[in-house]
Amino acid sequence: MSRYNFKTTEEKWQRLWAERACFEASEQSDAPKYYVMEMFPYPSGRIHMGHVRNYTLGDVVARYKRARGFNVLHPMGWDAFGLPAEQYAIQTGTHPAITTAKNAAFENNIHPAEWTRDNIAAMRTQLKAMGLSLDWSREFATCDPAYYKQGQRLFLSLLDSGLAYRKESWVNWDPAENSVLANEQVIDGKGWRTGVPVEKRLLNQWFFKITQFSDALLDGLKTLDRWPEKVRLMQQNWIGRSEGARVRFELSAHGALEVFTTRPDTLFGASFCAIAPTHPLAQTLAKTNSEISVFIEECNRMGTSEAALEIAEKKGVDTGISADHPFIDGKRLPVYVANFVLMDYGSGAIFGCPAHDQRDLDFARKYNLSVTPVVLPHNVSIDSFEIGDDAYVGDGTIINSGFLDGLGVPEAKKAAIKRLASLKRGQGEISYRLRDWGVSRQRYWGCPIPVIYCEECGCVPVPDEDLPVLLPDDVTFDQTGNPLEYHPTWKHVTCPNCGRAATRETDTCDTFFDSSWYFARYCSPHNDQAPFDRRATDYWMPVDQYIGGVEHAVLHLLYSRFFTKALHHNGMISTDEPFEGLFTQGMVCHETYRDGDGKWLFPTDVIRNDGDWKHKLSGKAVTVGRSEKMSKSKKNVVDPAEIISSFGADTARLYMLSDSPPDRDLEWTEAGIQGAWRFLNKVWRMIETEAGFLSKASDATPNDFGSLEPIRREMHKTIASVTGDLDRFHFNRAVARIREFSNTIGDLDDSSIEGAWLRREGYRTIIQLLGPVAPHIAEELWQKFGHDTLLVDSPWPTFDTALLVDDIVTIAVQVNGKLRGTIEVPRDNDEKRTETEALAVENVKRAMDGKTPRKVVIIPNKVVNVVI
Ligand code: ANZ
Ligand code: ZN
Repeated sequence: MSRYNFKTTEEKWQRLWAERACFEASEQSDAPKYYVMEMFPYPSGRIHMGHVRNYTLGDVVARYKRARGFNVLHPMGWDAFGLPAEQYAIQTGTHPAITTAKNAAFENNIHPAEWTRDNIAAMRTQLKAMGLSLDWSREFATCDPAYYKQGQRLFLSLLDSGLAYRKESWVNWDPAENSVLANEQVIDGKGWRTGVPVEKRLLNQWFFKITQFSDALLDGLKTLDRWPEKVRLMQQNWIGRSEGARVRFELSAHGALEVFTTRPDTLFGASFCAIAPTHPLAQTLAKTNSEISVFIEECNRMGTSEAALEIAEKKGVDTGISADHPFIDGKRLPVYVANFVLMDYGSGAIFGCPAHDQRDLDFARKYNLSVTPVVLPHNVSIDSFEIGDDAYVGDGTIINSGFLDGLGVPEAKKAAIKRLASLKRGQGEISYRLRDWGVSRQRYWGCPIPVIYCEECGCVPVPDEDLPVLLPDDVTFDQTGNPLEYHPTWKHVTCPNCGRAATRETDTCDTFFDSSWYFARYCSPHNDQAPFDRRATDYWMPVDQYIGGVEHAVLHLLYSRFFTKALHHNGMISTDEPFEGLFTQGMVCHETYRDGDGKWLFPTDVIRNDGDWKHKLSGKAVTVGRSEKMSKSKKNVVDPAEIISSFGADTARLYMLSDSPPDRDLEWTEAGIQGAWRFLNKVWRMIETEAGFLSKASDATPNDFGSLEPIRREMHKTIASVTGDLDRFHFNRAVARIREFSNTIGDLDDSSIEGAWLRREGYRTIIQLLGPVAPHIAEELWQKFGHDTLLVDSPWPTFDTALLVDDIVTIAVQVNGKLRGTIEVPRDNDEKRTETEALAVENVKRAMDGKTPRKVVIIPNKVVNVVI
């Protein structure tokens, strides 16, 4: 069996399955439905090992469930909008009007649509080579007009129900790129690509009102018991529900200041108030106060992510305004503009209590503000309690706080809120970290937002009959900024309402928008009338099993949940959670290699020589680094295409499942892939040589297996445990058990009728159990047994529970509770006989020292205890 033969086998089966449209799912079935889906790929052009792992896991589930009698939907598509395509176009310069025939003069200028289409074609071929049991008839790409037309309908439905809205908001503006950057794209205050200082700008942007569902999204987490605990926790933290109070401080000028606090119990320890640099009050003051305006500009140049703020030095400027303490008559607190206060949390303003908040303490020490402890830790005396460099954030008893003195923290919070309310200085409030989702992107390669701006009518939705709003093909990327904005004609339209000249929205949607509903679209992917055919979504949704990377724990998975809830709210689908089960896979890792100059080397560049690693060409020494997630930047990647062409897809799939549990990281090694390959070769040789002969042997089950009975039992046990392992995602264990059993059968050199029967049934079992893992080889061997049906259409093997337990059990024999020996007896043995055997054990006799037992207690099949 050569490597080459695996390949022809694989190609043959891929072709036959495709001809039979083997994996096309239909709603017309009496079988229970099962919807399994992996995260759809970004069409970068080549699959990587992360894809191979993800799609192998999903495919094993799909094939296994199909064999278990489920009506399985297993679709695939392309997350095809996004920056890299546009980036590529920008790098390659101008593109003429898009043409299918590539003009030699413009060979290097690739339009995003073309780039994406080519990449999809290449990756589709690679996925097909993996032998994935996908329903390709449902394939779509999010950049297909047919898909984004429906996306635009959904957008308008959200707009109609008030869940999409437009508002002015602060953005990071890269003046060189002429576009908005996400917080993560601002590094040290500079644009990640241009290195040019980023500015804050107030822009009109589109938002989805995810915050309307804050509580629903939190409550829903409790029902998702087939989600990893860590993902639920991450979402909970992201939503970040905080109970606290809103406090109103009267100011010496400019009215009142509202602050949000989770610690109203510490109000007596307040020594200052602070507002965000983008707070309206700060903006007003900046007009006349240059110190403030300079400080604000400095803040604007700084990274705005929470992480960046966390590590930055706490700084501020005194506004000269003071705030009235709500509980202490005549006490006035200075109001600062401070860099650590965020505009988009709570009310964008705080009161600072340095004794019990670290940031406040750092700030107070810097500006010489007073530090008054108001929470005394339990078991610490007032006289010895002092605040040094660390704020005390724990529990305790309230001190120095007038009417709150002596209360515990939770009681004091309640009492403070009650007093605030009666003084009309505040009230209890729940605040969420979750922000509304800003979906506007000043980009070409995304779903156009389907609205038109008219001087008379304002913002007008594009009428349904005018959808989709198509992206123009003839764009250029030779200027900075959004090509839709400077396209000569595209945005100039007439108002659908009044017919006056009007302009289109030129923002497109964040690509997370496209991936927030694709799972529902798979149910009726070709419906042009509506985003979903209600009957189809009712049948298939929710997804029974979603599989993907944990890096999507928050954004993608939270947005998808929000979308489902929003569409449910709008009456468009029945379910309100998209994914009933979620499995997050580990990463694929590999050792890293560097040459003498510290440059990274590909695994294919190095060779092991007498225990030392050397550069293949130069022969120079290579340093081996630790195993890390495969990444192009460190070159520790192995190309799946190469693995598949030299070892076959089945080997790659088997290896993906073999060594580590699927939720853990997997260490890719050459030895590992070789091992998987050898095992498949062994199975192949073992079964192929005998299949023809055995398939003619008698079907009748022998009455008595004699000494071969344990092997028959092992077969049933293997089926039972592999079944359980697949149900629980213990794929590595399943593979190990299949390997063990194939060793047993491989060693069975017995030409009796029973022996032949066992080999045949054993082989068939191995083939069936391997089916989901190594589908091509399994299918080929299945045919060699003369089956006239395909393995993919065959039911999962069954097992006899009576054969799962062993006939002989080992029983512990104790004398006065001390273990003195063991006996082997038939299961459910007669108690008298067990007792006699137990008492006959040499060691037991010695321990009894000739005495007669007072009592013999027998726990059936487990223990005999002799009491003397
Ligand atoms: C006074 C106080 C005293 C606070 C104390 C904490 C400890 P979580 O728990 O994350 O909800 N805060 C409120 N709005 C803020 C903003 N826009 N930017 C930065 N910080 C803000 O955090 C709530 C606490 O974070 C609030 O409670 C407030 O400080 C601060 F001993 O108020 B606290
Ligand atoms: Zn109009």
